[in-house]
Amino acid sequence: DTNVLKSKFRGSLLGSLLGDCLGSPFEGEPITAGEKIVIQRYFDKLESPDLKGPVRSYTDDTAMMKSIAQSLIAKPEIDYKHMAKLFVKDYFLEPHRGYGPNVVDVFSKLRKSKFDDIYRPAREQFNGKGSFGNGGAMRIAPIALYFYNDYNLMVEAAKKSTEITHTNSLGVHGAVLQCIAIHKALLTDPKEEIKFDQFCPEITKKIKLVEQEDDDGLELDDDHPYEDKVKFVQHFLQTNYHEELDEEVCQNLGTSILAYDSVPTAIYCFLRALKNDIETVKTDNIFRRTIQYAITLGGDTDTIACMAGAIAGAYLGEEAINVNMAKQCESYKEIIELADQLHALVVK
Ligand code: R7I
Ligand code: MG
Ligand code: MG
Ligand code: MG
Repeated sequence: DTNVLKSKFRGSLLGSLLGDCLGSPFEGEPITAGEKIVIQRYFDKLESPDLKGPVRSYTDDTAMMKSIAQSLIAKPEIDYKHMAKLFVKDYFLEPHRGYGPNVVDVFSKLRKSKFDDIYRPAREQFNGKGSFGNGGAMRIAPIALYFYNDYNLMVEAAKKSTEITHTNSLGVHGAVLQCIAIHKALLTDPKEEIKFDQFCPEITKKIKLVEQEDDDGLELDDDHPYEDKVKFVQHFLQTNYHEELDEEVCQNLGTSILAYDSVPTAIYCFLRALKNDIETVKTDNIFRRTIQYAITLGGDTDTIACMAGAIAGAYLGEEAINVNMAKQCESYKEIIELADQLHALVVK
């Protein structure tokens, strides 16, 4: 059904935007019980129709996600040099969007070298090892949507778009895992229940294949770090919710700016929200529960909420997202427009 798909496209890009905009004020905050109550009130307020407050700004997560969508729309045959140019153009227009500390060197080098080899600057990061920050994963939603009909092309595009800034296999595979999770959510009928004990093994199998294919000198001794990490996600979901569990999740899955410490966590947030047993997050709305929960874990809140939101939105569709909440976010209309343009391209 093309209308359901259209709603899911909007849901995924809006989910990404809302997680970023609503999560960014809490970046790096400690996760005390008091902070969780503050976050609960903040979300209660965001649902009220007569909210006049300032528009919530997006950060680098959305700036780069928009560039990927815009590039796919302008160059349907996919042109990574064009994509790289949009990343760089946006960065120099608005450098204060909270970009990662090291990725900005890639932008400068790309500009200086006139994009002669768009992958060289990223390869030179971290003494030639490449970055494994979560910057590839945070912006991946448009790739999952645009290539939803061709899984292999999707995985390839997830890698190639990420490698413009992140070439370390941990950075690349984190983006692929996030893309696979969005894709799986997108293809699931929102009326059909997602069961974590099916979802996890399925994405585990898929990311394991990608990790095996690309096996090279990985950063860790472990050859299949994401495969193992998703197994950990499933383990935590098998445990009933209690507040101390959050601390274990933060320690074992992570909440940092690194892909390895945040992508599996975002997937966990989505699947935990579906279980509807989180005592510290009081709402009947699954979308809200997903991003609010992600934020209560602290750390890289904009990005983890953005990634969790993109998965939840891809599953539930636009209808699941509170309009008053969406209206608080910078560029939400533009994001809907981008989702519709991507949708028009894929149904053509
Ligand atoms: O990954 P990246 O684009 O940053 C995205 C994050 C998101 O949370 C955004 O919301 C924004 O806040 O930033 O940017 P990078 O600069 O490539 O990576 C981010 C950070 O990860 C780096 O500044 C490093 O601290 C760390 N990092 C590494 N540290 C050691 N060795 C990434 N790769 C390495 C590495 O190889
Ligand atoms: Mg950010
Ligand atoms: Mg190896
Ligand atoms: Mg972040």
